[in-house]
Amino acid sequence: MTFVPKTHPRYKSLLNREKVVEALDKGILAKAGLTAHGRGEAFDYLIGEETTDIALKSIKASAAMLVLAENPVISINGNTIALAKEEIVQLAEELNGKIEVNLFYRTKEREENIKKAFEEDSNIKEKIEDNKIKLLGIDDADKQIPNLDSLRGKVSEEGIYSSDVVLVPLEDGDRTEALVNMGKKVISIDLNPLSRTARKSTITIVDELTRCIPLLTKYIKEYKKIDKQELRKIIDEYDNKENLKEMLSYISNRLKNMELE
Ligand code: PTJ
Repeated sequence: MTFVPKTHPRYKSLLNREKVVEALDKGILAKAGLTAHGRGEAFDYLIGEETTDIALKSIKASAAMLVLAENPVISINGNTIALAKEEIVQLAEELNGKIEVNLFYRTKEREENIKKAFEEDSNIKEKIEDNKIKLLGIDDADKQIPNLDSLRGKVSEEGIYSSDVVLVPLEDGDRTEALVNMGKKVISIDLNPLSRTARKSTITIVDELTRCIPLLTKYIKEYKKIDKQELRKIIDEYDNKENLKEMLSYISNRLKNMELE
């Protein structure tokens, strides 16, 4: 990885870029993952590169939904692994440990490279061996999401197929819609509030992946200690369309009031 000085004003952003490039070199990231990352960066600029209170509302509602879920699954793709492998493992440990690899550009080679990326981390390997973490969707993706023709349609019975809540960072709209049509609740993480994914999801977190996953984990830990009735209230009071509208007004007001030095 190229050296990025910590003092650089855009340190975090440059580090994330390095991570996606490295994942491409290791055959984990799809080539198209680079352009998807760039689109994310552009939207993050518009948001101000921080977790807004609007996104925090979505994070809290998602935490409540994941705590109440009976069979939650975290779906991961190349970009998610590139940027937040350890953070995803920490999040899964607070839930039932289920992480499912689900790729749009699915190849045997990428599946193998992804498996290797998890297993070459001795900490994660130990967690897999101790059954604290289950890496699904590689050898067991033999179920099909109805009405979804892309390779994202191949899922694990133990994972996404039988889940009630699916967390999908960096998603494509087609699968979100197909999952919702299967009766599942879909929580997506997408910096683009205009995307089909954002509009079709049960809850959309318009925030950057590496900023919001640790926050999600933090609230899940907190919410596990509180009354279920309270959690249902948090979910009932959440409105995804309203949240997206708020996010669009936030961006537009931010741009209107922006002063360039
Ligand atoms: O690994 P694969 O084969 O499953 O392929 C993954 C990609 C990302 C290529 C595939 O899912 C894809 O084409 O996605 P899209 O349709 O480009 O959507 C990705 C969305 O994620 C875009 O709306 C971006 O704004 C958003 N995004 C990119 N980087 C981040 C992000 N959202 C949150 N955090 C990010 N770091």
